[in-house]
Amino acid sequence: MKVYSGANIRNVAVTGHGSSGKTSLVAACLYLSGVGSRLGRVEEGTAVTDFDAEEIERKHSITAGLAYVEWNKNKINFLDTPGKGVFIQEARNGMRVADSAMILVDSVAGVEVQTEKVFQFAEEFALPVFFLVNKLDRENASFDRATESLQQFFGRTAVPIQLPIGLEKNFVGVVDLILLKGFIYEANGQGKAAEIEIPADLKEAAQQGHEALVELVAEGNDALMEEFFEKSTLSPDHLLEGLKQAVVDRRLFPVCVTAALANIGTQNLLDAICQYLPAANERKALEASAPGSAIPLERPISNTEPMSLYVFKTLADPFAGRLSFFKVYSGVLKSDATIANLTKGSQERFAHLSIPQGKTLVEVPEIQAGDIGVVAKLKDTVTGDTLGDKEQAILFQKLAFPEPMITFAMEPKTRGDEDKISSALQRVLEEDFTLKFGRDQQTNEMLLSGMGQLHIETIVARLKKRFGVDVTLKPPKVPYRETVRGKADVQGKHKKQSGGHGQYGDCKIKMEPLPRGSNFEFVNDIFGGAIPKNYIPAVEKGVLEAAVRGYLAGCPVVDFRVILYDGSYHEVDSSEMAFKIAGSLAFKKAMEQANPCLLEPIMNIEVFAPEAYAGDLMGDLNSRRGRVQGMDSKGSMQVIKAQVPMAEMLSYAPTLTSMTQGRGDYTMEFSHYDIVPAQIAEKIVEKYKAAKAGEEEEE
Ligand SMILES: Nc1nc2c(ncn2[C@@H]2O[C@H](COP(=O)(O)OP(=O)(O)OP(=O)(O)O)[C@@H](O)[C@H]2O)c(=O)[nH]1
Ligand SMILES: [Mg+2]
Repeated sequence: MKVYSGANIRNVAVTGHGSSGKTSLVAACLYLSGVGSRLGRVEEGTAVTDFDAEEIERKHSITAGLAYVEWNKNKINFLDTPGKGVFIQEARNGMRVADSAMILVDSVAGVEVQTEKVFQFAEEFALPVFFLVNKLDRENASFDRATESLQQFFGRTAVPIQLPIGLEKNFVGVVDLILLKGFIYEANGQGKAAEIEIPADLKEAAQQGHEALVELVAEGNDALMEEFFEKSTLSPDHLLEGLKQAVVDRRLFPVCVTAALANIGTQNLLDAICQYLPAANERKALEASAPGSAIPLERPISNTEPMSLYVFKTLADPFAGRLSFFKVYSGVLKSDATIANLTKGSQERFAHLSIPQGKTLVEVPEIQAGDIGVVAKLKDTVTGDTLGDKEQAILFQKLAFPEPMITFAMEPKTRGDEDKISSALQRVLEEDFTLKFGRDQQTNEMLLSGMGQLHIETIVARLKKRFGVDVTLKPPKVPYRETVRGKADVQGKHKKQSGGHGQYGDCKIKMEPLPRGSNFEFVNDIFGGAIPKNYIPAVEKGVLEAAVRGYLAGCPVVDFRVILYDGSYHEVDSSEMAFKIAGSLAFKKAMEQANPCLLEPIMNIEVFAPEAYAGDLMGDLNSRRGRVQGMDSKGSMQVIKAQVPMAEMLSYAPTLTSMTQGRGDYTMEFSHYDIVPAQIAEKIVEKYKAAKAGEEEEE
């Protein structure tokens, strides 16, 4: 294995809607470049980047898989990301450390929900983009329709740089619109192509496509525009350079053609990646700052800069232990080096420094700036940490992930499972930043929150397969909250002074509502020592602990302010504990007065479906207490935007599938908390009270 420098590295995120062929495409590129003796297939569980047991069984990607090819003296690192909605943040995380993104679309379906989503991520990280119209060998494949749909969604800057030769089972090759040459692929799936003349029936379309491309390249560049006006074309060199610049500047998004499964179009694609997508050292590093400072700090991606690397992914391998995947942003990392973890303040040794090829770790002597590596058994490094030169420390910004969408209670099946669960959970949580674990304040049940039912089910299967822990999932829970709408002014007094050492705490508080999202504020307004200073935090603690336990239905109380303004104490009998109890008594009284209510999470949802279903879908959303906010037609698809309470969306996926005969899809994001309508709130409170009464009876 050669060592590559940043100028010869391309870090390409392979992204797109679920099942668009990303994993198959990476397999095809690997096979063409000479990796492996067979073309890996998702259906057979042999694709290099879907190696996790759960990925093989379910036949779709779950986490970003890494693999590389050596092509034209370059190393292309592929980050094969998942396209299913519940795993899409994993794609975002991978895209962040990439230098460009390929966005695949299915030649039959065109743009789908997650296509838009990953395009937004590419925008977020300013990534140059290639669109790939894949599966051109499929029945009903249409390059024109797919391109039209790309242009409808992303503008005419989504411009073909290739045309397919033939379609469906006659798809055999590619016309390169830059060089105006044809390439015909061997039918054996090896991905090799021979140059041919452009077929007669494509000559005119190729010429038109070439001219359209030349014009678009010239458009954003004064010097090229002049050349174009003078000669009505560009010299081949200027076209190549101009196109690369336009791609790097995100002015143009080239559209390429492939059939991953038949390994057609791959050779042209790898050439195009090397030619038009930016090298690792042509990009900026992640946002960073010096430790303890908020001032942004930029360091070029270069071997001669001080060492810095960012850990973007962790894998809990049952055999190799914890694997840390990282990108070296500056300096040269040598195998066996000891490097400081600047986030944690510890030291880590990089023994057996490697680069990932699917599940295989290929040992290398060093990794240069811009390349991606992997190392096993770092002691306390986790995803999001920066390691590097201590004398010239920088910290890369961690990526923030959205809040989980859905919460399940779970229960270990046996005592043995209970013993193993916490260490297994810890490792699963280390891998997956969209997963959260907690306990129900009331019932002490274990709660697992994630991006959707499929996400949680996958984690449960992983717990079993990888760590031998068996759990049962209970129906999903909605994270209701409580708050107050009015004000209160109350006294909380805890006094026990019969026999022995007494207890005395007394506080007077005011309570008032705060705007949504502000959580909790405590104001100390005590003057003249009515309560000694050292007991004031105890009052706050008492209030907070009671707030977490809830008042109406056992849900945490949020968005309120408590002002402690008076009280009294006893020289001997007062204690922190007594004031804590006083605080919680005051809190309960205040809730009684302050017109409490339940809050529920409201989600922003976007439903994609063929136009014919739009009416039914809107009716259904209305019946789910949804507020439709807009409708957009894009191509033959309708996009409905709405806000719907989470409680009404828990079972949406199967409904949508049956209403649209499998042709609809949706995305969902947390928007805000809103007051639960009185009738519904009443039922929730009743249910809670009944459950609580049942528990007390049991005790
Ligand atoms: N006909 C045809 N089928 C393809 C092609 N590429 C992929 N497939 C099939 O489409 C299905 C999905 O392919 P994958 O490569 O797993 O797709 P993906 O984009 O990685 O999917 P996710 O990981 O779920 O996001 C598999 O059954 C593939 O065999 C193609 O070019 N032509
Ligand atoms: Mg995949």
